[in-house]
Amino acid sequence: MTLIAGGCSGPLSALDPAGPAAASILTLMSVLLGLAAVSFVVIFGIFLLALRRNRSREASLRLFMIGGGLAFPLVLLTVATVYAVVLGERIVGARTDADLTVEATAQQWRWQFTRQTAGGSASRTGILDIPAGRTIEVRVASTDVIHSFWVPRLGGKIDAIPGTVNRILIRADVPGRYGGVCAEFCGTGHTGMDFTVVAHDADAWARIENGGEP
Ligand SMILES: [Cu+2]
Repeated sequence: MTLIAGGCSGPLSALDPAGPAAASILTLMSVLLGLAAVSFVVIFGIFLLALRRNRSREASLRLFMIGGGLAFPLVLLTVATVYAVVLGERIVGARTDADLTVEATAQQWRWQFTRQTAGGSASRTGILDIPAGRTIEVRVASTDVIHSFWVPRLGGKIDAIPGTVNRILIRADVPGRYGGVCAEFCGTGHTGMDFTVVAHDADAWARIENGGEP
């Protein structure tokens, strides 16, 4: 188990969440995987049972078909859908207010991050500075083609679409560096279109807010 878990870490691992949205995504994935496993075992159990049964017992076969083929998936899919919608609301932060807003502008093949400061605005290419432990609204846009903003350890993906601004909430629970990538093929430079989220502790962030270098 330790060996398996060891392969799940790393700067781009969605299996090693470092914030609430990414943690919810992992929970959702685990629950859906669990339901799929239960479904697999039950359906194949019924299948094997049906193979061993006397063929003359049509009625119980029909029960298997209606129960296993209709009722069971209906219940399972309803549970999975309701759960996914409820958790999905939390993942996208539908009812969460952000502490800070930053703009992420995608362009072949780089990310530019801009945030408003007391003295105007601060911009960096390839590095997104955020305070740790706070909720950040990232307003994602593109100047050319469709890209996708993704920081696997902090949250889900959101497309960067020309002419529109999409919103995603991220939050890093502890200070550190988190890898981000463009998750939508956007041309020959796509594979190199990565960036780093640097989550600063309170002291460092206060320094940055006062005009200091990150
Ligand atoms: Cu891209």
